[in-house]
Amino acid sequence: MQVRINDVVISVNTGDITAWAGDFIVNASNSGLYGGGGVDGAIHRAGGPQISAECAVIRQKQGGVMPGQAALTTAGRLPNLGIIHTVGPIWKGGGAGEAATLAKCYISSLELACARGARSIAYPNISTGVYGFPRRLACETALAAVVDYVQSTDPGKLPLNLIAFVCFEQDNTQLYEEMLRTYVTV
Ligand code: AR6
Repeated sequence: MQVRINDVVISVNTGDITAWAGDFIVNASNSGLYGGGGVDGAIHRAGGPQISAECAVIRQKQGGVMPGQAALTTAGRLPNLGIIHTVGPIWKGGGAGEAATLAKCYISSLELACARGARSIAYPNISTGVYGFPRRLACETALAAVVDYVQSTDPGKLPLNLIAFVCFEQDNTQLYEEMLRTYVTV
């Protein structure tokens, strides 16, 4: 399913994000950029050791990545232009600014991608696995952040024409579809 906001298509589908062939894949990483489980593990496995090596350089240079921030590596063996490693918040009950931090993940990844002239970017459902963020709130937060970014950026300065949400589990896909229906359908 997809909707169009200004000239940008926002799509949702179910699958393994490492099979997505667009410009930049976003990874749900950790502050040390140590490859872990979940989508992070899948991206490191599919992309190969080049990604970990570049993560180590970032770690040495800047001591890691704060929650809400993002850092770029190449995509190793994957065909994409690069991997954007962002660090989602660990859910602590909602009173620790988790939603604001999650929104920042989506925005800082978009900013990084756009600075590189990205035409397309794909997101997993950041923080909704090991980090325990409630799925409905995560979906609302992700879509609101992305739609706001698209609507508030001068179209002439936005290289993107596709923002994809690649959900691993069907219940997340259903949430995104439900939420996307509140926007204009293509
Ligand atoms: N493609 C797309 N989505 C996936 C894939 C995949 N191949 N595999 C899992 N997901 P998680 P987090 C979904 O736990 O909650 C790691 O160890 C999954 O179903 O990967 O942000 C990192 O190193 C879920 O909806 O990330 C961190 O330490 C979503 O991706 C920590 O986990 C996110 O689940 C980050 O936790």
